[in-house]
Amino acid sequence: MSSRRSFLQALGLTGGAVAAATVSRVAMAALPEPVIQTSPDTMAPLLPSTGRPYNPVVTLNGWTLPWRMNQGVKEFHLVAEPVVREMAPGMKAHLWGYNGQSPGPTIEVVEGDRVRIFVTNKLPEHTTMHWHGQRLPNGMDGVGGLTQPAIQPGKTFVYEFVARRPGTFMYHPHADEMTQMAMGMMGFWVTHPKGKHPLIDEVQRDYCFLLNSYDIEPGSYTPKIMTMLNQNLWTWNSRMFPGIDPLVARQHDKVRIRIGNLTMTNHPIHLHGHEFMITGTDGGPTPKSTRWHEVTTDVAVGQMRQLEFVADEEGDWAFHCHKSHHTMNAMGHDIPTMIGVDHQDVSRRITQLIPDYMVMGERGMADMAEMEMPLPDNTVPMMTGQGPHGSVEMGGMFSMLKVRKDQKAGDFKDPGWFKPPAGTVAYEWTGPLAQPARQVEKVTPAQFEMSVRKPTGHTGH
Ligand SMILES: [Cu+2]
Repeated sequence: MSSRRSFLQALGLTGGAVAAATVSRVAMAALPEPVIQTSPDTMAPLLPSTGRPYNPVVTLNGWTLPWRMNQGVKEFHLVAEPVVREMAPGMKAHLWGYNGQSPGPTIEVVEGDRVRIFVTNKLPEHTTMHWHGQRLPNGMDGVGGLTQPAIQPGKTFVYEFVARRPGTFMYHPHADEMTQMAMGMMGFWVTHPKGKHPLIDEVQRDYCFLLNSYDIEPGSYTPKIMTMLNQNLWTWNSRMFPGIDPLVARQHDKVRIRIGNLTMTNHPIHLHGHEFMITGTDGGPTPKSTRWHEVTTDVAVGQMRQLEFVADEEGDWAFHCHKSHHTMNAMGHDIPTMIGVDHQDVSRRITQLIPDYMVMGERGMADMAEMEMPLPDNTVPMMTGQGPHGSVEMGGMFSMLKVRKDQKAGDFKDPGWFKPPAGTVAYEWTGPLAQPARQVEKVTPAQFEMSVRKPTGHTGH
């Protein structure tokens, strides 16, 4: 108790804020009312009503936390709590998050702002809050045991610092991290520049989202937190395709996409139809001399990348992680490759014993996307999403950049499917076919024999 009190006194906080550490009813009155979001939809950008003006971001399937201005300080209230997150239509997960959602709301401030964040813990175990990438006093860094005592269940802590550097950041606990991040505790933070910045361009669309992953057995609701690498749900802001909203742009808009990775593996993020440049990391804006064009950029574990391009090509452009297993939804990991195996006879005999027996993957896995098979409750199909030409055969970390001539400025609504001009869509050839050229194999098996030398101890090293 006394250590917590002295911690808060060391922050130079008033008596009201010190009392807030014990969350009495009276003290709670001194806190900004927590704002709770129940919808997983992409919310319209939050235009700043107080403080310095800026162009707000749009959080994919998320929202921005409103603040209260208190004598020149921006005050936010985050509540760490169990939440129910709809990860895609037909599938809900029991996660831990902030203010009703996982990830938590995006926090947007302006370079130079003094920020005070109240963090209330409504979880069954202690937590802290780490402000990833920020310059701040050491005692505000949120590392449980190292820079502060943990926030016990039912308690509220106060963090206060000046957002010194503009850029793309995130927040997450630094207490029982393995559990709390596997359960979905994380959020985005954007510090906008206070004026014109030589390395930060003005853009018409500014999107952000976090890469996260879960291991939830088909038919169940709670992530298995002990899984280190074999997660089965690959998500953007705890959503998976077809539950991820498209990123919308008006043709010729300059677009910025900010991505942070809080999974346990890297994600090569790939955009179709356009080249982009990396204009920032969690270390801040990148020098112009370091920028080159890419269509795929790797976002490693714990990193953030800010990519920018002009959306000058109309259409519905795929935008996804290039690890093909990350554009799939829940599946079993122990399925053998059956391509080329004709097991009709085996199948017929098994069916006599097990009437519902089904052969998987004889021609590849695309059949799975079309298959109308019963799924356990609370499961989305492995590969899915209907497009204008059939199944998109995607899940997980997949979305679309939808570029339209007539998309209105500030309109982020899905414009529906692209209607391509006549003569610009790949089509079936029905004329005569010449014999295709093939590389002829000139090596005979006899020429290709190998002699195998077996290990004979350590001589010769
Ligand atoms: Cu990936």
